[in-house]
Amino acid sequence: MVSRLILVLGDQLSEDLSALREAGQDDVVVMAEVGDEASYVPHHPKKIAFLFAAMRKFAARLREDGRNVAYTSLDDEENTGSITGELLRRAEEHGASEVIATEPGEWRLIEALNDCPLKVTQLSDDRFIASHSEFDTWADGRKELRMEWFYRDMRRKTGLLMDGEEPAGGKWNFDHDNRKPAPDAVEFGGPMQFTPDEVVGEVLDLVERRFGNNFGDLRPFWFATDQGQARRALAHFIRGALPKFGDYQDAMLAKDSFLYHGVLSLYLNAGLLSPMEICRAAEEAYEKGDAPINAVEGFIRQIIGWREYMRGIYFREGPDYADRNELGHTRSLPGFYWGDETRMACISHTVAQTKSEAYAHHIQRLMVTGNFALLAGISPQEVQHWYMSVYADAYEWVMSANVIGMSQFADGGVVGSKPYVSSGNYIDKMSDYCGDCAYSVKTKVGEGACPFNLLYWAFMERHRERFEGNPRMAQMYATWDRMDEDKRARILDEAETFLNRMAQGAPV
Ligand code: FAD
Ligand code: DLZ
Ligand code: SF4
Repeated sequence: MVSRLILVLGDQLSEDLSALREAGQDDVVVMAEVGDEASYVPHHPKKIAFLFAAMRKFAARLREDGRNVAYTSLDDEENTGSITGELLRRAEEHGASEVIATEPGEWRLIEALNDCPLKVTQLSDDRFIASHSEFDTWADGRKELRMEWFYRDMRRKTGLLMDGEEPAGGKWNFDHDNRKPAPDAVEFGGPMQFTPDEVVGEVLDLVERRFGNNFGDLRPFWFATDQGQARRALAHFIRGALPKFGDYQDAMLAKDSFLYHGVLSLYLNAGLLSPMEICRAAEEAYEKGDAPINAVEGFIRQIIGWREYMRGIYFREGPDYADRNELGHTRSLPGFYWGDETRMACISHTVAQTKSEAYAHHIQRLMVTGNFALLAGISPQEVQHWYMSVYADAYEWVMSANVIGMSQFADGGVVGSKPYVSSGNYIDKMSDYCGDCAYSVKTKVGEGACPFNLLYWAFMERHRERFEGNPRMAQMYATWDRMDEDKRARILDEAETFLNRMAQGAPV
């Protein structure tokens, strides 16, 4: 029988992948470390090392299961450098003309497979809870695509935290009990860390040689790189951090990068963990009385709510979604996002942590780096390029609606009903960053004023026409309008001066 090729991409490392379920004994599984994927953005070296090591271990496991795997490593002399190039090369080698793939998570690669001269069947990626058509059915005809309504449908569909038809604990959403400010001390020692084994060691050397100049610290490398380790990391989180997850979900601390977060997104997005196994483990902790409802509901909402919703938006809005720029922001991303010095302690801590761990939690991404970029009017495409480059969990299907939609409002309100902007006040309330900052968060204008305070009002004024009529922003416009005219003029003037100095590369 003529063999077919079964494509498994670097973020499809799940044994029950739809393409693998289709594979017969004569079929050849194709996996390839290729230059195109490893460099379409300058990925953090930890991300590349994580994926290559996890791919190599997954290929070994498939072989142990008796599968025929054609694996190309980055240094292979015959490596063509692209996924379609590798498919063509393997097709010739094995006399195959047909490829079975699971739909990739980026339009770019979906289109490349569509254009491939071989016959490629792209099966749906059913590792997600909602299919494209389910999301579209939910979204069609709605005036606003609010996550909360979608999330409730996902609760009903999965049966997670349900008492029959009713939500467990009597409410769908316990956010009201969450969002406490930063604690003085964190009792959780952080995510489980793994000592690099031989496979990881070889990959680290390769990544150091080939991607050593990318932004980010490769070592120390501690990520899980196979399903067994990822499951241990999950159990460690459920035991040690989940009970406090809700309380401190939005808090930030200069000396603790992880607080009570899972740091599981990279494993989940690569396929080492599945959304349902994570959520079932959290639900079990609630049922056993080991974690309170506010924590478990909040955590499960992130996965079956936000994560699925963001993917739904990306595929529904189409390939041009990532190019949108409704607010017309065009400034360049300043060098301090890549580690140049800045006097803003919140940015400096978040970027330093991102560089060392390829990780920042949601509020650091949204309310520090994202908030600043939006207030400063940075091009959303430059912002997206940065996020895609620096985080170990970054893929376009999840990044786009988070950056273009939620964080930068560049989709004009598909994801959010108002932009996520705040002055320094919010950062001060939720973190300990402001204490050792060169700026003063309490100073609204004049010597030492926190840049977030100045830029906040400049943003509101710049986009007055668009946002003035938004009921959720009316109070802020009323506050601004009540300020005396002199003060308003000074704020706008100082904001402009700050932005000009930043654009010229002066230290800010
Ligand atoms: P936890 O705080 O422990 O949350 C649990 C899980 O919920 C996460 O592992 C993740 O799978 C899921 N989740 C939570 N919020 C979101 C969300 N908004 N969208 C999708 N999933 C969510 N997440 C990514 O997985 N990849 C990205 O490329 C990504 N880019 C982001 C960019 C911006 C500007 C923002 C604001 C958020 C982004 N997120 C992204 C969402 C979120 O920040 C990360 O999922 C989270 O920080 C991962 O850390 P964690 O595993 O410790 O999460
Ligand atoms: C992110 C990534 C990287 C860095 N390298 C590879 C690779 O060499 N081979 C591969 O199959 N996949 C890689 N990936 C993941 C793909 O970029 C990912 O499948 C697409 O972006 C779709 O989500
Ligand atoms: Fe950030 Fe302003 Fe606080 Fe400094 S004072 S850490 S710039 S919010």
